Amino acid sequence: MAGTAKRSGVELLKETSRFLRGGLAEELASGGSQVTEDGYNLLKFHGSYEQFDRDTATALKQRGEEKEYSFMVRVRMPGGRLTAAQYLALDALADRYANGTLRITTRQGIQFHGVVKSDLKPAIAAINATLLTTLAACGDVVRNVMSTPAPVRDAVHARLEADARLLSERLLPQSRAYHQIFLDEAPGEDADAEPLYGTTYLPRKFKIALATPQDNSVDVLANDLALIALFEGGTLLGYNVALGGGLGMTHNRADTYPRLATLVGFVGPDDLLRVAEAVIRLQRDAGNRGDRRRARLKYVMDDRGLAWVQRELASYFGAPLAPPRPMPALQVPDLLGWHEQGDGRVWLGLPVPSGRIADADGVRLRSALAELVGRYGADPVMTAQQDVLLTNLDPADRQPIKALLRDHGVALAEVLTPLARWALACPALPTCGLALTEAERVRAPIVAALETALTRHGLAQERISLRITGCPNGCARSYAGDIGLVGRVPGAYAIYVGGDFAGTRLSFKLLERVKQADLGAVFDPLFAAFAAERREGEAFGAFCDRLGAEGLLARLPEARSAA
Ligand code: SRM
Ligand code: SF4
Repeated sequence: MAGTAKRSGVELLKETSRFLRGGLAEELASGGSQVTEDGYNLLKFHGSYEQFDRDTATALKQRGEEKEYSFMVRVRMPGGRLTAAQYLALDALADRYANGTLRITTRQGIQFHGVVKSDLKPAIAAINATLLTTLAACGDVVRNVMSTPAPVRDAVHARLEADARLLSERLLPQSRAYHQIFLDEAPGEDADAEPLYGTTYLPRKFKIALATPQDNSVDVLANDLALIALFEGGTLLGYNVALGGGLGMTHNRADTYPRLATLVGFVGPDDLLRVAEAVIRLQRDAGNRGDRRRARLKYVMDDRGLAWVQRELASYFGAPLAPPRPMPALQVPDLLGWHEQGDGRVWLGLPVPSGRIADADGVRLRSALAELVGRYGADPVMTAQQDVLLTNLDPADRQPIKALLRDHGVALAEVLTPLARWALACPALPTCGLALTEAERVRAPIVAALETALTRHGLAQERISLRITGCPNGCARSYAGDIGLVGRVPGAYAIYVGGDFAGTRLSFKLLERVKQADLGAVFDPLFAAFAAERREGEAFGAFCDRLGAEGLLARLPEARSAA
């Protein structure tokens, strides 16, 4: 079990890093475009990944030249909330230090790509100057805490936002390493810096999200710790607690798999932080520190069993958790378009394809957003769908806002099909070192191919979630929607279907390897069967779940050989 396995190299690094310091300060001060392997692994805890441009790497290698190294920097923002001033400051940094784009992540964060090594420290310092941080945006710690993004001005939403902030702040690493390395705080050592995490932090990343049954737009069950708030008349009764969600898997390793969190209990409103700390301690002590591919809480859940986990959790928490309370089925509301906030103001949910805020291909989205945020003081909220909600708008400004967006070539949600509205894609190539295929850069043609097939069968307005990832890690939660396309080998995807829109049922693999160019042709007969055979009100994912792989393949005879 966890304690007896040989520990991985990253474990030894963490332990000897003097609470995340290692030689990072010296490495950043030295020249060159890269950091060492130890520097690479420690840098994650500070919110950055070293990457290289995979588009140019082969040609450069052939010429005997160095790859184009740069860094991804991830900003942590609980519940995706930013003030208008913070957004404008980040927007300015995209030009000063990065590749001129900002990217909304599937966990409501913002990433910069293309930061060169010599700019890393000033870029991170500049982010901190906006009262945001990159600390623990990556690494074996609690990541950005997600929460329902809807900017509804009522007690329910205010409480969720406050609780997401509370968890995010209280579960940050306590070491001063980050402040000393990036913010010029006077150097010094922490004697015992991490009362919660300890010297080796967690075995792996740890994800927390808060949702309500009425708004699961964060895919709460994909998290290690899923907290589902139950309210009565605006008063928080408490949280149903579910453990062990996580979607990453490794091809050809059957002992790795996506998993949705399992309900384990219920806690009152004042026990939120205490239960989160108890779960973190449990995973800290029981998680696998020998094999990083099996180190998430989900494997503790399955290896040890629910009864063991509940007993253990009770001892960390100080008492057994109350049984989970009955709750309505989880739902995902549509937050795009215009909505009343409840305080006389409105928000506008704007689709951002793959979350990439850029001025490109005749669409000046980045300029439009900066102008809207600046002119109308709209505090933006990032969603787990990689979209942005512009909040606190005056209803009287709708027309000029629409005109501004039109002038910048930005499409409003209302002109998109539901498929385009709900499609997610991870960054994949050229920045992600783990990508096997394209994702973000082929989102548009894939959406178009599937839209054509849907239209042919009268399904253009059908609400279907499509999630594309360049590898099996599932960063766009490809196993938790109606359709998942998972990069398998260059140019080809495994097709997953049968999940549900609300994120409560995982999908299954239908086909192992389908070329991108063939996706439309493969989905066409599936959509035809769905249109002809669906039951009243049945969604595409539910239809696929009902028929199962065999039933679907029977409607797709030529695809059998590929399965
Ligand atoms: Fe992710 C690794 C991007 C959400 C599961 N993820 C990566 C890295 C850092 C690649 C790497 O390790 O070298 C990617 C950087 C690419 C780039 O160029 O920017 C990356 N993940 C992303 C983002 C940006 C995708 C996006 O389209 O927005 C998301 C950043 C969220 C954030 O703000 O923190 C992102 N990643 C997710 C999610 C979705 C979620 O959490 O809701 C998952 C699935 C849930 C889960 O954690 O299981 C996810 N990412 C992974 C994994 C698989 C982990 C596992 O347990 O096996 C990896 C690989 C790893 O950790 O070894 C990974
Ligand atoms: Fe990279 Fe794979 Fe995550 Fe996509 S799913 S960002 S390819 S790790």
